[in-house]
Amino acid sequence: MSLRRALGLDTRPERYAYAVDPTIGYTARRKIPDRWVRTTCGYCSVGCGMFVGVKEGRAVSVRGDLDHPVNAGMLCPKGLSEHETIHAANRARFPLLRGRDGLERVSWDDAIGTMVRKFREVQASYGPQTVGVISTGQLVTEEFYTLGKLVQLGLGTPNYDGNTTLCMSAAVAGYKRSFGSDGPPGAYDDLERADVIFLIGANIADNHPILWQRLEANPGKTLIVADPRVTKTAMLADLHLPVKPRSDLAMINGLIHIVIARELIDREYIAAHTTGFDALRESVREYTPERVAEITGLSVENLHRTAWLYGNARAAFIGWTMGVNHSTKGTETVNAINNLALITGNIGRSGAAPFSITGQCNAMGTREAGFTSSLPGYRHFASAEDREDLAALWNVPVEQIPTARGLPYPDIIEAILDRRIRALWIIATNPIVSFPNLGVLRQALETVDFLVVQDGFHPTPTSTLAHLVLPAAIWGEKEGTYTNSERRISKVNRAVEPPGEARTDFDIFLDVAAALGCRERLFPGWTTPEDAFEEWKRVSAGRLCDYSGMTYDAIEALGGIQWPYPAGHADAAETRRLYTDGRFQTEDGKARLLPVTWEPFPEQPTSAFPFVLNTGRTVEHWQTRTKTGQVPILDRLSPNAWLEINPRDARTLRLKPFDRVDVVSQRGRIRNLELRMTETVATGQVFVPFHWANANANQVTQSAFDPISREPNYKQCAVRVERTQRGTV
Ligand SMILES: Nc1nc2c(c(=O)[nH]1)N[C@H]1C(S)=C(S)[C@@H](COP(=O)(O)OP(=O)(O)OC[C@H]3O[C@@H](n4cnc5c(=O)[nH]c(N)nc54)[C@H](O)[C@@H]3O)O[C@H]1N2
Ligand SMILES: Nc1nc2c(c(=O)[nH]1)N[C@H]1C(S)=C(S)[C@@H](COP(=O)(O)OP(=O)(O)OC[C@H]3O[C@@H](n4cnc5c(=O)[nH]c(N)nc54)[C@H](O)[C@@H]3O)O[C@H]1N2
Ligand code: SF4
Ligand SMILES: [Mo]
Repeated sequence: MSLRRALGLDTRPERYAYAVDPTIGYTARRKIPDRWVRTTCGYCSVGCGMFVGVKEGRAVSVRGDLDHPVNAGMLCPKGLSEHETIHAANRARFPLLRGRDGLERVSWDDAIGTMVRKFREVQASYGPQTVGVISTGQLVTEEFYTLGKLVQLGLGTPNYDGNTTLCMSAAVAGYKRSFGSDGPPGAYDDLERADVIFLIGANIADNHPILWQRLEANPGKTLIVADPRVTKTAMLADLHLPVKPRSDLAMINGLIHIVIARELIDREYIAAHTTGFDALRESVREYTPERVAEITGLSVENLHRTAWLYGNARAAFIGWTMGVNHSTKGTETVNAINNLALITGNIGRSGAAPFSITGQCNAMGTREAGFTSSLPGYRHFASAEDREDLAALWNVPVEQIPTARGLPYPDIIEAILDRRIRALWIIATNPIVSFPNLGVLRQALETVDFLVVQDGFHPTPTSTLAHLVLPAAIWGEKEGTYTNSERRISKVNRAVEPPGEARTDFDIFLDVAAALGCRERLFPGWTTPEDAFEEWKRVSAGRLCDYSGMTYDAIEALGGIQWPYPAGHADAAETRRLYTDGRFQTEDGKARLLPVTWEPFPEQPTSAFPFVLNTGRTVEHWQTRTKTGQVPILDRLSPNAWLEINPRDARTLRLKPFDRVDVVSQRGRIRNLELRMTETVATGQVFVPFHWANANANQVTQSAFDPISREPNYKQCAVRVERTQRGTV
């Protein structure tokens, strides 16, 4: 049965008809394209297939790809209006260099020449590691692969990381610790096949809307949602668990306690495929339902009910996102989730997976190929064998391959403040809005000797601080591949030319390589992203994320291919799931059960700062709004930032709906938010979306990071709410 039929969508052939009705008006006619270019959505990690409609060189519309295995033609509001981002008025068009009168237009030769000269001067004076690079999850994999090689082997600095550390590093570290490798083990059709789906800190109705559609199409499921807020996702659940902030680890340990006590575990699977069960059992002994109820605020009855549902499921799926990762206990919470899935045998089977739903369109690509948290192909920095393997593939001396990762993102920022890093290259991320505890970040970006910002838009809050702005082509203007959350590689194609003199990130990287004098050494003969893809195929061969059997044509023809897909892959059948044979990427092939301990979150509320602030997203906007802020329909749907507060708390503060309020923490103040009184947040908690630069949630968030993954604790800090004083905004 086709995915469209399974989802109950229209399958009649006339759905393909796009006849032009002669009676329609001029405005509608303007949107009828001359041609449709097949591509993949450039927003979130669901990875929907779509077509961009082009008329006279302009992107005028989009439509979903009916045959795509991810979305079967459906798109969410952001995808449906994505063409409008391309022609936004504030696209970056020309390289700009800071002169006496601010940022001034320069030629590309001047721009790249200056950048390379400045970086080399800094390195000559203070050491090669004093240049830092921060990238993203929103380039194509070919660009990530090129950038990683360029930074590590060309520029010669290890201090390279991405905004993915603000996002999924806890999932990456958690997978590595439990299974010996990164890589989400499941597939989207698990959402249609599982009989129990447990979403933890994942609001997919807002943030992965097409996954929500797929989940809804599963008639036999029981959906459990753990979220302190009654999100849209929670409203549609069979059982909502309104956990106290950051008590998930205790909740999961408590569930493990119950499933062990009730013998709802898979002893055969545990014996054959895991190590550490006895220590795990000991470690959860103290997580009795009564104690866990106290920590989590859930009833003992609901803990038993959840354990019973999960433990008795034929196939149980756990999906999690930022409610888990955005925490100083993020990695260990991921390990707890993996523990629960392993001891019940809910991995490597249809419908059963502990599944980290990723965020950005190609956050997966940088994990696989990017050279930040791992060597390309999930190779380990610490492994001599992996380093030799890579050196041989690249024909370079093994001494050139780094033996350890450089500083993670937050540590790069700290290193700038104490002058261990002097120059910074920021690519496709907007930290002035997205990094926690803005004050510290701003100080760092103002301290750095030379700041390069490479972005598709200008001005952005970050690009205005730059010494050099490099204008980049964005989605719709470039070619390559994205990997979505289910390890599916989809093709991204150029529909239109970039504006002004903007270049693709791929071309910019090759230009920088040429100026550094390493282009031929590192990228011999390369001119197109496909050249990078061909080399990356060889580098990934034999690894878990094996691309070697793919070609651009095959990816197009199949609407995406899941890795691993080794050369000679028999019948073009994809590998839907990892670890189906119960063999993991550890030395003994067994998954590790890891005891982990709950702790309260940093910065508990006090009488001066009595509320716990939670931050997150809404369906209409994308991240720091550089893209969606330019799309009229999305901006009209959701024009301003707001604060959600429980009516009881609002009454205590004598506040009414739509009052203007400030949120204040020890570190700063968010001004002039619209007050929304709603029972969807519990008393003692408040929620602010993080999308708006002019009412930036990160003015108040804290510099607290997971010691293992370095992921920020974005989801809790102590604040108070005050009425906005007139004249202060
Ligand atoms: N519309 C839209 N979609 C997006 C994005 C976007 O900006 N806009 N961004 C993309 C990216 S990069 C990402 S990473 C994903 C993020 O996707 P999500 O993780 O779904 O997004 P968030 O809203 O940040 O957080 C999810 C939920 O975690 C809950 N939460 C907070 N604290 C806790 C806690 O202690 N325990 C539990 N269990 N839950 C908690 C919040 O209440 C929130 O509902 O979305 C992707 N999709
Ligand atoms: N308080 C709080 N803060 C958060 C979060 C939260 O939940 N709460 N979530 C965190 C998470 S999960 C994430 S992922 C981060 C995201 O934070 P950011 O990465 O800062 O957010 P984006 O708006 O996606 O920034 C991407 C930038 O890249 C540019 N761009 C887009 N496409 C291209 C391209 O092809 N080439 C180039 N060169 N530029 C391009 C865009 O214009 C934009 O400026 O925010 C984090 N910050
Ligand atoms: S669900 Fe994600 S990938 Fe699909 S259309 Fe929406 S933003 Fe794009
Ligand atoms: Mo993210």
